[in-house]
Amino acid sequence: MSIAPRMHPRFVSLEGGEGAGKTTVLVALRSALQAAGNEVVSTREPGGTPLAERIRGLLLDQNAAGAGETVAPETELLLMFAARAQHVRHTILPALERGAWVVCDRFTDSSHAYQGGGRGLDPAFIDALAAQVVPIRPSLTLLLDVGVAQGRERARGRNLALGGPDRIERERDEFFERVRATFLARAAAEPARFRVIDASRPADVVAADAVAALEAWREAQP
Ligand code: T5A
Repeated sequence: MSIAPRMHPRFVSLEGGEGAGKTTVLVALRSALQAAGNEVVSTREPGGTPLAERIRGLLLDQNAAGAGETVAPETELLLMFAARAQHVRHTILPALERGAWVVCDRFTDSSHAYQGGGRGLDPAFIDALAAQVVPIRPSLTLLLDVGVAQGRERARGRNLALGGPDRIERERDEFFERVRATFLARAAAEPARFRVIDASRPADVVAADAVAALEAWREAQP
């Protein structure tokens, strides 16, 4: 039997396309929550445990498959969920159970945006996997929205220092337009969970807006 993942009140996710600035915002959110006296676990997907980080390495390696072999969309999705299953059980749930906040750079919405919107996999298949594999979901998701060209330009600048784009970053602009449209559609469909933040602005402005959105959301909780 599959059960819809339940929302957890101290579980917050950050979403967005390439170069949206999630890493920068995550630091600001963590600082704000810590300043209020909370333990905070900041983590990322794919990744967040030693095994999940190894799966991340496979997923992002442009040479993950052999010559003449491509990574099938279904393989990509299942590896994302394999990493997520480890991450939820070994990092996220233990942190929530001991009373910490968890701020996660990407979660299941990224699978919908990239493997659903980007690769064309059926959203019902992704929901069914989530129902079987992931018992929780965030109660607040901050979507950092930036145009594809601007985001890719930022990611390119960062990659110059890091050794080039990863396998997914090598996709064409059309792929990332579908990713962006899927994120925005999900935000529109679930306005109680999502806050969309204009991430085209300077990093300090975006971070301040994200922290304000988190604080406003916390104050509105019963
Ligand atoms: N993925 C992930 C899936 O396909 N399915 C899934 O289910 C999941 C979970 C790895 C990849 O995996 C895919 C999506 C990804 O392709 P990732 O580690 O989050 O996911 O990798 P990226 O999204 O590629 O992470 P980026 O680093 O590109 O994005 P960030 O974290 O949003 O951006 P950040 O903060 O590193 O910033 C990038 C650069 O821009 C600058 C920063 O200084 C940095 O140099 N910057 C700004 N510059 C100007 N103005 C601003 N407001 C700026 N904000 C940041």
